[in-house]
Amino acid sequence: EDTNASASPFSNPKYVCFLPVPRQHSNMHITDQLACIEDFYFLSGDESRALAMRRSLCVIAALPRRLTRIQDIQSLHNMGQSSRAIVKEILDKGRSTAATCMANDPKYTTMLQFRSIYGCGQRIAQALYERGYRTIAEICADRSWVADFPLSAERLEWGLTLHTELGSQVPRDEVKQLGDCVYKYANTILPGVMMTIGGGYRRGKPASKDCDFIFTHNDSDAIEFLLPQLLLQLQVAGLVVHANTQVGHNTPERIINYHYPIISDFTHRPLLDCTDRSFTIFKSPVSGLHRRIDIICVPRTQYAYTVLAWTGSKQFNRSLRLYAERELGWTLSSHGLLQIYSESGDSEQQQQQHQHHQQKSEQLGRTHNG
Ligand code: TTP
Ligand code: MN
Ligand code: MN
Ligand code: MN
Repeated sequence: EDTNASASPFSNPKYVCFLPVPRQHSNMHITDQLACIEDFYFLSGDESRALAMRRSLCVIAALPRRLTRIQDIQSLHNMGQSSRAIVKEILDKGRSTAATCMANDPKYTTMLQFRSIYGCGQRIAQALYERGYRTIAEICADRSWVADFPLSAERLEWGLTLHTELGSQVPRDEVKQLGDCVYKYANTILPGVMMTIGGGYRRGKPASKDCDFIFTHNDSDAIEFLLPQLLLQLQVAGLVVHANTQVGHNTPERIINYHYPIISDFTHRPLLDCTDRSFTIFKSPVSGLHRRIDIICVPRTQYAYTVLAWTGSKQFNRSLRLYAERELGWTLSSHGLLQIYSESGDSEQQQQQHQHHQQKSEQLGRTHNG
């Protein structure tokens, strides 16, 4: 399929989810600069360029040894022309001109500051910049922005008040201890609950920007009522000081999602990733600092998929879902693995694609069973 593939000494999967991407590796000097360029594009609102950089970053991070010759990555998937040019410049001169420019760009560095505030994403950082703000102190002093973001204002206020505390990372030990603490409350409300700590913790990171706790229970009806009760108890105890909660609505899609994670005769796309969750600010009894804790509650039938989705990384999920969709014809979400057929009669092309997917699925089944 790929005639140049043999030219590279490195393994060359089409999807980055098949690459081992360690946190520390032999090409940090390259990936640090790619990460900077990715982030610059992301904050500029250029998501497709940002994604291309992230995929190339994964490829470089997965290389088993220090890269010295650009030819060795010439034919690799997910290394586009512009990424290769950047890597070549780093190999030749040690620095990418683009990365250096971007790292010193005044608009970028200002937006980077703003984005470090909890509740401030790319969109709000951009809007604040355009409104003329240049420092966090200015945002604190002049609150006229509140009218611009009425829905996010409360979260931003918390973010500003607790900027230093929420900006500091939560060490692994504390994540674990906070997990034990929240679990005790949940298990008192609903005995027999199960909890997995997901996010960066589950990927082995030594410290995380937040904690991700995923709860389930074998009783699917009971778990539906856990989240509101748990939040109330944690608030009463003075542990949760702020919560941004999303619970699903009882639409037909939700009910189907809730009870049937694997659907093979579905004719329209069910809602994806509408799991009950609450993004909280938690006063940690461990460190005395305010910490971000995400609490997610799902029925037992969806638990594995939700744990997978909330373990991340974001790029791993994205790539895995793309692989499922393109190669297998499955839709992977935090609810389950869905196979969706079109309602109208299949065109010849759709039928062929379906056969292709069936074969791939069978191959995969065999591999996994044997
Ligand atoms: P994060 O907690 O944002 O990031 P992280 O845990 O990878 O990093 P850190 O350790 O520094 O906190 O997200 C964790 C995973 O949860 C991420 O892969 C994406 C997933 N996720 C969802 O599926 N839905 C959501 O709404 C959010 C916010 C995250
Ligand atoms: Mn996390
Ligand atoms: Mn999180
Ligand atoms: Mn749902």
